[in-house]
Amino acid sequence: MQSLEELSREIESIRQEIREGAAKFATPEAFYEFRKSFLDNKAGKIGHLMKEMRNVPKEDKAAYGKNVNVLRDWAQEHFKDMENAVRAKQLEMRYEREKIDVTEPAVRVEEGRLHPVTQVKNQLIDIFASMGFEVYEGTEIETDYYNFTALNTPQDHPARDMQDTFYLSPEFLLRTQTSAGQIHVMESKKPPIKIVSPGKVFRSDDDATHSPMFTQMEGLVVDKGITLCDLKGMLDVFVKRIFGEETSTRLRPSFFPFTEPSVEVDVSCFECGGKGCRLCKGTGWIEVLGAGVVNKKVLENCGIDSDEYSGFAFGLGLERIAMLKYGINNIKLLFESDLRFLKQIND
Ligand code: FA5
Repeated sequence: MQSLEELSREIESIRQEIREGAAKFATPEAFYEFRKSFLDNKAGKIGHLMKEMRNVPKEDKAAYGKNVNVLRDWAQEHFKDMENAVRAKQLEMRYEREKIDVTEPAVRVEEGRLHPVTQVKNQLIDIFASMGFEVYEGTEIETDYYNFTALNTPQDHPARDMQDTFYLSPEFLLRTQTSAGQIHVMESKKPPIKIVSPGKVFRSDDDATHSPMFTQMEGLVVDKGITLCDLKGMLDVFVKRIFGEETSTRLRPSFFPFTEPSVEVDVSCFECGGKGCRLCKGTGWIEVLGAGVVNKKVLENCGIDSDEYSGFAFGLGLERIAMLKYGINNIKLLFESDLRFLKQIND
């Protein structure tokens, strides 16, 4: 049983404890715990005093109850002020933490970008896809048959000397041209065929414009009634899209065993507009790719009736296109991974 005297001592001690608690709270959670330890009906100290009422003598009950109520009202008021102070302090700390100095120099975010050859490859795929071409990916290791023999270049054909080959065994080699993919496509698909095939190719070749590993893109169209005119028309669209609307094409006679007739395709120099400059070596024209009408023997090698179907094919070097497009004078720059160089090309 608690006397009124004991009660007033306890009330004073509770007030004291609450007043001193104010400075302690680092977080609002700690404050709410502290408040609960007084006001909670079950576990709080003031709640406990309320419960004690049943043990207080009848004549003291009114005074006891009044004192405890006054204490509770005071505590509630006091906690309200403390809560405001705790919240204000939290906010202040947050402002401090999240303060932004607008005068500070910005942190540079390093942006990645695609390699110039990949950029060119993607641009070409977009152009050809918009003309209805599908993409076929061949393999880098090929057999002699697919890389040469089926392309009308048998073992003793002098045209094999045009491409110095890395042989892995008498049968297997690193493909020297994406043209090998033509045979796989024609063996597995009936005409109409309309594909482009980008990929790495390999030749024992090394100077400022030739690299032992480089990237080609093959194009192949086979259908009824395809002629050299279709090739020229398609190339005109393609060069305008990649080098600019003013660019035109010209075909020069050439030789590839797998096309007949064969042509080298030149574009009018997009640097000088055809007047003659350093880039086009004064001629006004720049060579960009090899092409031709698919040799009937190649169609027959793939089981396609050459009386019913005809086609055209072309093959271009992506590094060469990138060098022309971005004014790069040494192919090695494209393989050295020097970020100072690569960062300059973002098309
Ligand atoms: C061919 O490879 C033929 N397969 C292209 C072709 C396909 C003709 C279909 C007809 C029909 P060529 O050897 O010229 O052709 O190579 C094509 C292009 O690859 C060249 O124009 C050049 O841009 C590029 N190229 C050739 N050798 C290298 C090399 N060592 N390094 C970088 N690019 C090269």
